[in-house]
Amino acid sequence: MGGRYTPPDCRPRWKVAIIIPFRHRENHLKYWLHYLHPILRRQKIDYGIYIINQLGEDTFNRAKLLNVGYTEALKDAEYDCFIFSDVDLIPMDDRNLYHCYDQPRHFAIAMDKFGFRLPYAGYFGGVSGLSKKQFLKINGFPNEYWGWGGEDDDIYNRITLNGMKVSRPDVRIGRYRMIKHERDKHNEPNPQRFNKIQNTKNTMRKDGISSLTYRLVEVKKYPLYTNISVEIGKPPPRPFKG
Ligand SMILES: [Mn+2]
Repeated sequence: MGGRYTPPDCRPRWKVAIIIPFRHRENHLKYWLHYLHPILRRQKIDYGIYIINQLGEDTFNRAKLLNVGYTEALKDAEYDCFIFSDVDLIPMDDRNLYHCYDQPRHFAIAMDKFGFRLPYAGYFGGVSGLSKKQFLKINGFPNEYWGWGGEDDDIYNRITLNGMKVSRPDVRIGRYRMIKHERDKHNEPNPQRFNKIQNTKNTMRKDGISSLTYRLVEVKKYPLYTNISVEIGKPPPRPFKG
């Protein structure tokens, strides 16, 4: 219930919360659940699935939803590992183990849409995982990236600026299929992203899990996942430049 599973025949090292930022992707979620539950059970992961649903039609904010997922999952159980996954990414190899590592992990390193290669050296998008300790060390994720893009690069910057290094699976193991889709409404590319990722060093201490605010509207446990619906606000008005 609630998408929780514990293997009956071993004691896993990690207790893993899988956090999925979400809005209007019900069809993708069905596929994701269909594929991932069997994989995670074969991997003998002790896990729970949390869908973080952004209510309303204001601009989407992936990283803020991930911060919400971290906070809400910890109200449910004592997780020590957090995996952040887009709803449309399906791993192709069981050996890509969904738990945490001694450094922050990037799982989705070879996606079909990028020709099964890493698109650039500092790419940290799609599916990533941090232990609770690693997550707190970087003050969580930025809350101020509204719309598509940049938040994953900011997270990568936070990791390296705090003296950690991204760990990755072998390129033959980190393969993924992305379910094909059109670009979402109200998630247009964020034109501020190029400037913002230059400033992670100055922003990361004040913007993060330490400054997170949101309104929790509903928590509902379904057999295959827990749905958490939240209001997270909208981007601040841009100052008028006359
Ligand atoms: Mn996608």
